[in-house]
Amino acid sequence: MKKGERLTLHVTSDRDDTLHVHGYDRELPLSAGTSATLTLTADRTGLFEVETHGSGLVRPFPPARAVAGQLPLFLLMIAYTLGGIGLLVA
Ligand SMILES: [Cu+2]
Repeated sequence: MKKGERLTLHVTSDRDDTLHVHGYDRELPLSAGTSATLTLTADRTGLFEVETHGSGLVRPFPPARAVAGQLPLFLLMIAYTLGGIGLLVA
């Protein structure tokens, strides 16, 4: 997604839990079986982990697509890192 865009997460958990968006340090309490929504503005660049603190696991992609689905973000992260290093040495 592009910097400045709004991101909305709709999350339903099968147990009481807490969703945590790292990097933005936003938490969303989850009640079992009830949909919860978290909205934020993507004003930071990078790759940020989203996890539940009870189970420690959120799969943004089905297991079969876990690697291929994250590849574009991984490449973007590498590009940002190299760009940052490039700015430092330029
Ligand atoms: Cu966390």
